[in-house]
Amino acid sequence: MKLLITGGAGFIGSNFIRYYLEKHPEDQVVNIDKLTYAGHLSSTKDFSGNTNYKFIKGDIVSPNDAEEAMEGVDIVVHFAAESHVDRSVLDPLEFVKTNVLGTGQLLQTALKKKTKRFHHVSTDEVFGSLGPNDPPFNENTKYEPRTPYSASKAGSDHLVRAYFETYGLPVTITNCANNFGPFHEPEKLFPRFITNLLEDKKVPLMGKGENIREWLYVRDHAGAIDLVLQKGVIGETYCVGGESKTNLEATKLLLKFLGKDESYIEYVPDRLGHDFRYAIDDSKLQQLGWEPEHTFEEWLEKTVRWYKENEWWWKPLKDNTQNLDRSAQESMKY
Ligand code: NAD
Ligand code: TDX
Repeated sequence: MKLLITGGAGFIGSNFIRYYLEKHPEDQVVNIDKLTYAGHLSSTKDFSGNTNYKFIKGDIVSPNDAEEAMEGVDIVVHFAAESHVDRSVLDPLEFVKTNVLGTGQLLQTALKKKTKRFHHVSTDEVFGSLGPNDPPFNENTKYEPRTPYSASKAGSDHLVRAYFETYGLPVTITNCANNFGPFHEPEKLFPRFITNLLEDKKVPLMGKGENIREWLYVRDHAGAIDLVLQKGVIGETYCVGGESKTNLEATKLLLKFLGKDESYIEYVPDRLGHDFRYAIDDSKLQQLGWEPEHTFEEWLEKTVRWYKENEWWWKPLKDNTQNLDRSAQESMKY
């Protein structure tokens, strides 16, 4: 089997390749990545010498790059995207370009090359925002995206389904909860807070910290995708859930693991269009035999340890998080 991974120098893509090369040493993996601000060859360093692995620097929006990358490929697993909600508030059209047009280009190339499977990696954010007592999202939940990021991911999901219905391209989709783990860009909640605390800086908690997310260790997400590749039904979507925490609960755990008190929390003005709560019913995936192997608290502590021990990876990326806060977002308001 030869797999094409798109966005394999990013957080989840690099963790997926690491997992896949270990689990399927007989298969070949090609990684196409544009190396945007979020793509780092340092995240692929430990497996870049594997003889079954090849890297192509390329842009999924480019027909030539997509065609070169998909040469002789059996399965595409599509991670490449603009992925940070705060950036999408500031530069929405970049998200439309990569997430919608880029996915369209890959689908068109997969159709031309008669690729055996196109797996699309998506997010629970396409379903919108839940109130405190609403039932969790599942595969039949109506799409109600509320940010440029989630709207562009929703657009990509619709295109993937359209290529199945219209042309019969063999697709599957996963919509996953928030991931955490090693090689996570320091602009996102956990790595931003962990690295701030390691530098003895305060952590910027939006609003009152009451927003709720489900969290899944990134290797469990990789396992879920692998399972869907093996056992998933063509044309179907699978939701992937995690463990539910308010941002304040999660922040307090990080403070505990790093030996800091609550004076390190700085409450900052809220994100524009901030979704209140995500929650997922993943019983459809469980019916395929899925269960996560990593518990939240234990693996959050191990993730903290990883950041302590791998300053070489995150230190050079820390400046990326500047100017993404509410004051920059305010200037975009109507
Ligand atoms: P990330 O931002 O860490 O990585 C994205 C990667 O895509 C980067 O390596 C970047 O260089 C690459 N890329 C961007 N534009 C490209 C282009 N035009 N051509 C080629 N490569 C390009 O993102 P992530 O957190 O690893 O997320 C990966 C996927 O998983 C995304 O599709 C995201 O929507 C989805 N997802 C993420 C989460 C999460 O918690 N992070 C949860 C559910 C779903
Ligand atoms: O500095 C911060 N302070 C803060 O309070 C940051 C970066 C975030 N937050 C809050 C906002 C959210 O309620 O923490 C929560 C998580 O924020 P992010 O890490 O930006 O993640 P989220 O917006 O939930 O989106 C993530 O999960 C779903 C990924 O970035 C998406 O790519 C994925 O689809």
